[in-house]
Amino acid sequence: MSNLKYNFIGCDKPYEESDIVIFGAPYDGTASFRAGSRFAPDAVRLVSDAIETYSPYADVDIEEDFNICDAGNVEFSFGNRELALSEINKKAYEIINDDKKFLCIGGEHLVSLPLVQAVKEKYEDLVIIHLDAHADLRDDYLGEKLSHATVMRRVSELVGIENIFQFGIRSGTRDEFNLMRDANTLDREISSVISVIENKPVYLTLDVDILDPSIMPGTGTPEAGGWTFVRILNFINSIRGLNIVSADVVEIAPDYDLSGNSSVTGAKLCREVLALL
Ligand SMILES: [Mn+2]
Repeated sequence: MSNLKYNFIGCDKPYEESDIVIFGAPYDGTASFRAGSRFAPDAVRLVSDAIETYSPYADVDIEEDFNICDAGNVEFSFGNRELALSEINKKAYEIINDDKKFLCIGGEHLVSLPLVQAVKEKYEDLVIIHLDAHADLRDDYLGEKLSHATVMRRVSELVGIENIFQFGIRSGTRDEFNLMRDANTLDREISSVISVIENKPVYLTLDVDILDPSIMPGTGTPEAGGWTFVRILNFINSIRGLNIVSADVVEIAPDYDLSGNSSVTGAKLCREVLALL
């Protein structure tokens, strides 16, 4: 793990005393359009000072009410995808096996695969809530099986597609949309989803491009027609009672937003996800 220049606001407990661990997985090696999410973990930490540790939506103060450790970033060589994914998996596995939860800041969406693999080892009946603009259900992308465009397909092979619940998707191929319709994964009524999964461990994967590019321009594959921030807050509020065992926030690419707002918005999303854990 890399040395930490700044921790995420309020996440300053030692690892041994922590219940939740935040860490960065700055991998963006398969980004198909604009790379740059490797810079997200540190950019988000740096600006997190601009937000409060208290969430008025959850009535939770992540510093006072939780014991959160910021463990820094997983280090790996960029030229070797398998090695990078295996280092990310190792970190997640270690945290889960120490009976802690994690929030991982990507990185691109492919990092969710080694994260889910680690969590699934411990929680056999794991279900996935997937927030994204993109289906990410291609079987391959230009012949490549391991890509940010195929990540949910690979995840579905781990957990079963019937255990994936997708929201906000507005981009994909006809095959991907047919698959989502056939498996009934997309935009189901949240109350009916909750009744199905309320007794199961849940992993939340949040691709920030679910938000409209007007409020989240700092992302690798922006897709117009997205959610507002209030809508995602309402969604997060609606799943607050679930047993969310770990989560990731991926695809923030800070340098495409010269205003810096995307990093601040990303930090606020991370706080709200921490408050869910
Ligand atoms: Mn996406």
